[in-house]
Amino acid sequence: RMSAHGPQEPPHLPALPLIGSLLSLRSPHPPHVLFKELQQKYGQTYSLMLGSHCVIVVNQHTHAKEVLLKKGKIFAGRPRTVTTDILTRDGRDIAFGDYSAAWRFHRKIVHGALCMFGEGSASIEKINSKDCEVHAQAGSLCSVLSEAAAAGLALDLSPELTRAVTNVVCSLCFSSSYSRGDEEFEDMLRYSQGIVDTVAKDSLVDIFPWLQIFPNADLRLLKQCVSIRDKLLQKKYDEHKADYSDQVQRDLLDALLRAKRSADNNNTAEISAESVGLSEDHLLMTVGDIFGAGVETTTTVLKWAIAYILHHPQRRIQEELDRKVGGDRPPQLSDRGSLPYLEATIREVLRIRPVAPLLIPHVALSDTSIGPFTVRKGTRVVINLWSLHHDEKEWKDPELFDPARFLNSEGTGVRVPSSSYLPFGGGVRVCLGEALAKMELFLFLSWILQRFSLSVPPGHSLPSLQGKFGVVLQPARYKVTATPRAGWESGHVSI
Ligand code: HEM
Ligand code: PLO
Repeated sequence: RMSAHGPQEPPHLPALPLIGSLLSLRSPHPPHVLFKELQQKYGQTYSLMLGSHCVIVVNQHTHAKEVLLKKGKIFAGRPRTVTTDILTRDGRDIAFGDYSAAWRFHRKIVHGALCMFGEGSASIEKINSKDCEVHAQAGSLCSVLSEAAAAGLALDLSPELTRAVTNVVCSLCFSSSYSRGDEEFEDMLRYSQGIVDTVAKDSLVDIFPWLQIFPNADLRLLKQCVSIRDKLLQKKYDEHKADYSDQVQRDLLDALLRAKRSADNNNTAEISAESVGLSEDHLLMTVGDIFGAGVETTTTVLKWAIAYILHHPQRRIQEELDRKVGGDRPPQLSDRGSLPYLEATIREVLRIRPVAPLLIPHVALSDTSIGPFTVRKGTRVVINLWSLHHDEKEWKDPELFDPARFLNSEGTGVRVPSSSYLPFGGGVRVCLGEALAKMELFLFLSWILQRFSLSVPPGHSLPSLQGKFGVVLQPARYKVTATPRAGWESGHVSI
């Protein structure tokens, strides 16, 4: 089997019976860091057994691109796990659902709905566009910062950023939004954190499904949080169904309802709503995905960006804003091309602290290969984005935060200096929210930094840059002081 020329098995970690526990219990490091280190011993691509599952770990961009792009369809499967099955009603969603007709259909509907609101749309700077919703939320965020500044308060930005980002996806999914102190919003903050803390976290539960029969505190918390989320989704769904009209499409939920209605009307034919993935469960889970991904990812990146901005001079971003936008109007999407340093900063944040350091695991749908290695159908493939983004051969001083690496030599535009950079994944499973996320990151950060200088509150230390691994890589809590910049002392919000 192991020949010098023919197909080879990838190097294999010793198959200790409980090697799975190595990940969460035996190592002081989070899995993405441990997987990067194991390269020293086993090479860039190696395999290991997690319980009864064979997992291949890819730490290098050529193999990563073979999996995601060149053989994207072959590796488009997703594993079923105990926790994601609870979250998604057995994979009836997009992100954790296996490759299927239903998955393809839902991606298409979401993509269409996002295009209506996103970049490249003709309505982009017009009154009713969802871009306008981002402006409204950025304005509201800035007023909160002004109030805190006037009161001399140090602020944990996390709930404020979450509310701003939540309202953007809320508008997109449901045409609704939350004001400060809204009880439903407070519920949402709590259940979402509960889900992030438990989904896919304790790999033991996911590797050994039989552990489910033992009462497990995490599993109980997850089920509780999911049931609160489901009630909220159901409520939105019922409301939309009640005043649905074929004439107008207000949001993503309307787009899904329209597809469901036309499938239901065709029910005489052999295609049923369940078989094309348009059951109520599918609709709810798709909206749940977009809502969850829309909130947790963008908020996390904003928190990382501000943490890094506190560690490094923000003068250069602000000089650029002063020069290109000035102080008479807020930044808008069309300024993006003329603010390369801000753009480079966002790219560097996405490199140094990728939201999903291991992406979501992929599964080989047929016998295939990665580089010289044979891969059998059903093998799980983990792309270690952390390794790609911290590869010493591709990035000089990878742990150094340096936005300038994403600038061209004149500093007048952005570039991607290495192909070992995939913050949104790639291929058929590429992130669906890339354009929306980039738009929000740009607008929120430019609005804040145009008006305020951010600093560490007196008596506090700089925010930790150590991530907490989970379904997203989160920064630790920290507080900031916002000081209005010259001309913005009164806290006025010009339109
Ligand atoms: C999947 C990154 C924001 C929706 C993914 C994946 C990554 C990613 C790495 C996994 C790709 C793979 O498994 O190969 C990010 C980052 C974001 C972001 C860095 C923010 C900066 C968003 C937003 C939305 C979204 C705002 C929704 C509006 C999704 C969905 C998937 C996904 C639905 C699953 C796609 C599938 O499995 O077919 N994202 N994401 N993401 N993302 Fe994002
Ligand atoms: C976040 C908590 C929500 O309550 C549920 C949810 C749905 C979709 C998930 C998201 C969570 C975390 C980030 C994920 C997203 C799908 C794609 C995205 C995993 C669990 C990424 C970054 O891959």
